[in-house]
Order: sequence, then C-alpha cells, then structure tokens
Amino acid sequence: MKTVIATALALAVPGLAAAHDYILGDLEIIHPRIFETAATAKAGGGYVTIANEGGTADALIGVDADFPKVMLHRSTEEDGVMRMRHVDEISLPAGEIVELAPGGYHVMFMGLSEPLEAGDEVPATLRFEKAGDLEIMFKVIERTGHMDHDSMQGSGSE
Ligand SMILES: [Cu+2]
Repeated sequence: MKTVIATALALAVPGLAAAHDYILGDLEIIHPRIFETAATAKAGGGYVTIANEGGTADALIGVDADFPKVMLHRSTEEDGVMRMRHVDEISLPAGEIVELAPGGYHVMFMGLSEPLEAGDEVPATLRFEKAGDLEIMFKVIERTGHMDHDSMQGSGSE
C-alpha cells in the first residue's frame, strides 16, 4: 500500500496522556519516544511500538532524522554484558505487534551535538519496506530511573 496518510490520532486515554500514534496503511505506530539524554551522551535511543494489522509482513528498513547517523540497533546480553548491534531491518510479521523497547530493538540517533531534553520533539521519517515512508515525531521523555544501554558510548557496529 503506497498511500501515505499520516494521521495523528488524538488519544484521550487516561494514564497515557503522553501517548501519540500514527497510522500508515495497515501499520499502527504507537508512542514514538526517546529518553532524555545525559549532557555528555553522544547518542540517544528511540523506541516505538508497531502493530501490523494487515495480512502481509512488512519491515522497518530505516529511519531518517537530522543527526549525523541514525541506525537500527538491537541490544542483546552476551556473557552478562549488554551490547548493541546494527541490524538492517526489523521484521513486522502480519498480525503481530513489535516493540522497540529498552533492552531490545531501538533506533539509535547518533552524533548528538546537544542533549535531548524532555519535552523536545524529534522529527523523523520511518521507512517501511512495503508501506513506504511515514513522517513522525519522537517525543523526548524523562528517564524513569532505569538505566539502559543507550547512555553507553557504544560503537554501534559489529
Ligand atoms: Cu543502540
């Protein structure tokens, strides 16, 4: 489906006041967010939930944003150490919900020139293999005390 319709739904769900989502064809893109970054951080992790409500598999194949480098990463624990690796795409099986979340898949925004602060919005374009491109806003949200890998200074490569 090539029709690019980015509809920001006005959600009024109690307890999810910060949630926002988008529809692109059969894909629902829910609550794209980035945790605020430390002053010295060179990278920030972007998270989002993607529901594929159609009958055909799709994949997230890239993200464009105004940073020197943006990559798809997957965090894994190896011998008790969290590492992250570049992935070429994130599969979106038909009828399934895929979560980009701390400790797993994420979008790595690299080469930050200044910290991302809670309340900021980061425009980005999600590129899907079949559904096409979707312009969204990642909302920068407060860190909830839980440290995850995205404050590490990882190379992001294999
Ligand atoms: Cu990463």
